Amino acid sequence: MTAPREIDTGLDGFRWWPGALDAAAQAALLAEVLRAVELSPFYRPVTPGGRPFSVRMTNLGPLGWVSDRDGYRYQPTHPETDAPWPPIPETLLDLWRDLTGWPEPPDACLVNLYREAAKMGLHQDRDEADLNAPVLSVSLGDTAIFRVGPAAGGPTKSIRLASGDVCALTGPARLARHGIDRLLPGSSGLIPGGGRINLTLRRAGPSSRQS
Ligand code: MD3
Ligand code: FE
Repeated sequence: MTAPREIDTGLDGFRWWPGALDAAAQAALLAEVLRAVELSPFYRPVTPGGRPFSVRMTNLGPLGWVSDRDGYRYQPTHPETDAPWPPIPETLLDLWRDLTGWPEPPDACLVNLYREAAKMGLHQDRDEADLNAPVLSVSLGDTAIFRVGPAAGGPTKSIRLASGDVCALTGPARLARHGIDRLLPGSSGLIPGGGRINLTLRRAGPSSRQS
């Protein structure tokens, strides 16, 4: 791909490439993801406290992030079908390599489906073995109001993540607090049935450079 334009967010380590994927690339990626989801359907996880998420989830790759009464973890199979997660599309592996430069490929891709009223509270991502590895996020469909702030707490900043935007969370931003306040419903017609899909690529298991 041609190098996308990067915007300075003012948050050290938070890298943002608005419109990194053009309309054709978004449609092609969505088709690949929806094909995988036929085998590995979206489901609604519950928090360890038993509250259902408003976001529906599935995963791609050797490991997938799940949440249930036992807690948060990565596991190799879908919690409802017990089948292995489908592979991560080549397009996403290429994007990870081009934009993060990380020496190892991602081993987990969480697929979040936000219908109209879904949101995600402020949290940190710390269930991965190597918290130095970056996280790469791809947004498809309706624009989301994304909130992000320092790991230690303090003022947060609101950013609109639109369809085709890609962001990388690296170094000092890796443990940033972040969440999705709400969608702007109808801002994109990309997702059948409406809403937004976010793909989050991660290194979940230990890297071969550690251990
Ligand atoms: C900032 N997902 O799945 S992606 C998640 O849009 C999650 O579905 C949101 O937060 C979504 O955990 C946000 C952007 C993102 C992903 C990981 C991050 C931002 C991040 C990790 C650290 C800091
Ligand atoms: Fe997160």
